[in-house]
Amino acid sequence: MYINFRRYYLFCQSIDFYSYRAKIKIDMNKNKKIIFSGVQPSGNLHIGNYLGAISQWVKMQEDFTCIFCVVDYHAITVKQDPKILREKIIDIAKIYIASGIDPKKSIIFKQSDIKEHTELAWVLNCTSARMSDLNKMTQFKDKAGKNQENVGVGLFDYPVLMAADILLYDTDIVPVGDDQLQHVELTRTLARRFNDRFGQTFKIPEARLQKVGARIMGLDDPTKKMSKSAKSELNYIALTDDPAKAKKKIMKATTDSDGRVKYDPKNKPGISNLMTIYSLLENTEIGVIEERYIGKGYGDFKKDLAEVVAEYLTNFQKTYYNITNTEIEKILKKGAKKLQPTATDLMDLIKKKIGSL
Ligand code: ATP
Ligand code: LTN
Repeated sequence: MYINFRRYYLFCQSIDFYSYRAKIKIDMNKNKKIIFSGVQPSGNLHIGNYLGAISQWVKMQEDFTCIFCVVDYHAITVKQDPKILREKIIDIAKIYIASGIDPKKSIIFKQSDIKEHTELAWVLNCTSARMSDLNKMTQFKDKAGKNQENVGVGLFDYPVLMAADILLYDTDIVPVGDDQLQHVELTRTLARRFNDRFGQTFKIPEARLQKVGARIMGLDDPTKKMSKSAKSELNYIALTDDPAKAKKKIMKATTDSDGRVKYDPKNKPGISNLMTIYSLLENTEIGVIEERYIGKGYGDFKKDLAEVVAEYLTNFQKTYYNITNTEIEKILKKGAKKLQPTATDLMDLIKKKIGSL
């Protein structure tokens, strides 16, 4: 049955039917496009991650075949405590579900459960990725800082593993925050290079950004993105923050001294960022918010936003704290089982193309 499928695939490939491969294996609905995205199990997930990436995934579940990964091998590009990493893997999957990812509709799995991710990354390293590509990656420069000579090779090579994640499942769309655009662009380059050399193999994926919220800024420094590895806890609202603590963080958020609640990201980045958060969590247009606060100051605005954030967190945490670790373990295993045949199939094809099989 499997051999027959591969023959059929090789035949289809020549008439540009290759993208049905993953769909046939993963989901019988051949008309749905494939979505792939992931988050690292490190640090505390914050409302930037939710508003920039995960909330987009939730909306996509109805119309696409969605695959959401907990990218634990990406997390180990920087030092991790094994005990904490183990807990964080479960935690991220809980966060996916509490944010609205439905395991009955979407596939949720752990990256290291499918060995083909690292296997494909190695093949891409050797056949498609160049030092000059990776030297351009701004995230590496940000993360390595002045210490570039002494950081692990994995941190440098991280975007190639991300490309493997995406390409392994014939992904059509990659919903991410804007800091990941450069990595998706690289994925497209690597896929094209491999296809040019070995013949049509990979589908060329596209990134998808939120129209609003693709870059939520830090509360303590609205000129830089909100980040879970920020030095100060005042930078972000973690999804697991106690709502009372989150309220205090909003009240302390950096704003300018002008005092008008006006959306102007260039000149008023602090208040504009808070208005974006308000607008997305309350599903209200920025213009409506501006009108609502004419003649009022930042204090009134921040108090209201603090309530909106606290209400979101309270609802989120009700689900989050009710999911058990055993449930999550089952969901992750089931997800990997569902994806494994597609991953094996593509890797076999790649090995054949490069001469390993
Ligand atoms: P770090 O800053 O420590 O690298 P992170 O907060 O960027 O971590 P990731 O796991 O790298 O978290 O990102 C998960 C997803 O959330 C990605 O799609 C990323 O683009 C998105 N994302 C991260 N930070 C933001 C942000 N401030 N605004 C919007 N989207 C974001
Ligand atoms: N690099 C991403 C996480 C990530 C990812 C992926 C996102 C790893 N593999 C595949 C989308 C698709 C990050 O740091 N946010």
